[in-house]
Amino acid sequence: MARRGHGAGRSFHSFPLILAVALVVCSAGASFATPAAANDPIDAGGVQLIGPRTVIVRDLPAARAEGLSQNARQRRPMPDQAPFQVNGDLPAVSNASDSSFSAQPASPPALSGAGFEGLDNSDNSALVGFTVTPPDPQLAVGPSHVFEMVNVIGRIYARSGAVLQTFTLRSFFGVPAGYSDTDPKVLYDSLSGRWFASYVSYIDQPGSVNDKARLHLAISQTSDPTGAWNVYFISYSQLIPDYEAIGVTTDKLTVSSNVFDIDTPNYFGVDTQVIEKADVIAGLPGASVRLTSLPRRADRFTVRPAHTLTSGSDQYLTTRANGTTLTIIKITGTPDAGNVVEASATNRTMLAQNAPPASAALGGNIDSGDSRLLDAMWRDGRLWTSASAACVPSGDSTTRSCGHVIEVDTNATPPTIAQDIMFGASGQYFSWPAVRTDALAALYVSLTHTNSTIFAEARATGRLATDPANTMTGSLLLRAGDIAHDSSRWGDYLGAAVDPALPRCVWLVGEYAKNTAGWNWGTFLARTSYSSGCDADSDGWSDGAEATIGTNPALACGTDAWPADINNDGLSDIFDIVFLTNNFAVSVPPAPSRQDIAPDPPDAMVDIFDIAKMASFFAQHC
Ligand SMILES: [Ca+2]
Ligand SMILES: [Ca+2]
Ligand SMILES: [Ca+2]
Ligand SMILES: [Ca+2]
Repeated sequence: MARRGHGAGRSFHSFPLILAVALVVCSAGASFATPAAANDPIDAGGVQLIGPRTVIVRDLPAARAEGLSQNARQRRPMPDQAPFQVNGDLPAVSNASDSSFSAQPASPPALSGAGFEGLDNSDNSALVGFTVTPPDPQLAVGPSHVFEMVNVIGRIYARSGAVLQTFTLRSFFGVPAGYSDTDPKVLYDSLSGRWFASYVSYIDQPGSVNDKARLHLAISQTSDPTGAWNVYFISYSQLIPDYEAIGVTTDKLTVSSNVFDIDTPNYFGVDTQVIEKADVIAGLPGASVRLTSLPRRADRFTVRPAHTLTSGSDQYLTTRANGTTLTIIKITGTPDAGNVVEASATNRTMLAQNAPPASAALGGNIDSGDSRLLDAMWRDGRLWTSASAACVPSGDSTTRSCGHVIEVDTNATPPTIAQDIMFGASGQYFSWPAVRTDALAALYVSLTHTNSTIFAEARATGRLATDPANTMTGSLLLRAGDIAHDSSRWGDYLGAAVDPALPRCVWLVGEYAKNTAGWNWGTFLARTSYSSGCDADSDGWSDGAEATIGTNPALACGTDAWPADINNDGLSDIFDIVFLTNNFAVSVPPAPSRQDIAPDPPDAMVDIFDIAKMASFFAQHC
């Protein structure tokens, strides 16, 4: 979100930047008098994608920086001229009686494996030559890869956590020389087997004219993110599409952003572009990609498109209309059919959603964010959205930061709020929640936790679909903080991703205070599940399946470690398959559980599913 910061207290700036800021300040007042005229080509009816460039990730140049500077980004403030702010903030104490704070028999998900360290600010300094805050952690998980992005760099891991490649997002998205870059988003779309990513770049020229920005969109050509991507952008003049977010449905790619003047805090509204998904997957020339640009909405701020996890063509989006009103937007149609429309926008009363106080932490407060919504996802008629919020937890008398998590039933017409949860605890601060539900409709939340006696740490919480409504208690430590955090920024969002190979497993990325070059932040990646649905040793079987089969869920190699290797010779081949064919169509027992290796979890029968699963590892070593 936002840019190299004038006004970001503890950062230091290059002299030309200070000069540019001074010029901006001198010219403010005139620079936004004619926003429509300044807004080219968006308001000229000519919104289109430019590109694509084909980018082969494994061929991206190795980056190695020389020198080091620091770069604290300024959060573009919530605009004060629009309805969402007028009548917006209400006393946080209005949540004090919320029953969701009461202890209930809910619990956080369990960790699978130990998790692993993600990108941190020292990686920024090594690759780009400066450190940046906040980190904006994101992650996406595909069949064989994990893709993490932080503010200006990206990394692709094997599922084991082994680092395959680290690169600058500037090189990946093709940011022009001289532009600043910010706000990465990445997701893996299991509906299409493709990865989608977005990014924003801009250049603030001296004076108030000739500023440019780009909204970058990247779509992988296969399910392998180290291979080829189609990389496009939408061009903006004088304006920046700030704090963008993407959502996908079966047939659409939707990107929504807050449009600000590049020079000033002036706000013009939310832009939402709806793109024919098949066109960008196919890599059609930008001018041929069918795209519908919905009318700019100055009465809205920070609209979050949902990541659609199960088949569906309706694109749901969420936004905070005011301090107690959630707006649920539904976009239908396709650009191809020429019938994209905002079919409905439903206002529903929610628990007070106001900006939280800073989170107290050992060695200094951290930024809990503001009142905007952060994340949204949809699965099987259920829409979830999340935000940091002011709250007074049960048993507390002080306003803290909480994780506000809302479930909407989109099968109802119009949609209704099914659950409205303010996750907090006395004396504690929680912030920056990111949300996903697994295939069993269990909820997983990545968030930041602090109190006055600990360094900022990464935690998870969540709930089972069968837990009592509006309950969510307890949290799981992902990574404790190491040191006092020393920047004025945290977040601006976190990430969560459902494992497409193991859909009862959700991967989380969290931020924690880590001793790094520049501002002290690091990220941590972890697998979590309510049903032993993750594959901690990355051998192709979930922890729960291995427990049933009788193999070691923590080891991929060794005696009775890998389900695909029944005779324990380190190789999966015909000798292993013969065990299965000898017990074909036999129930378990009498057939040994060691041979019941599919599906996941196993079905107490040795049959073609088991043979097919083993055959998928044929001739592989553990
Ligand atoms: Ca396993
Ligand atoms: Ca194993
Ligand atoms: Ca074998
Ligand atoms: Ca079986």
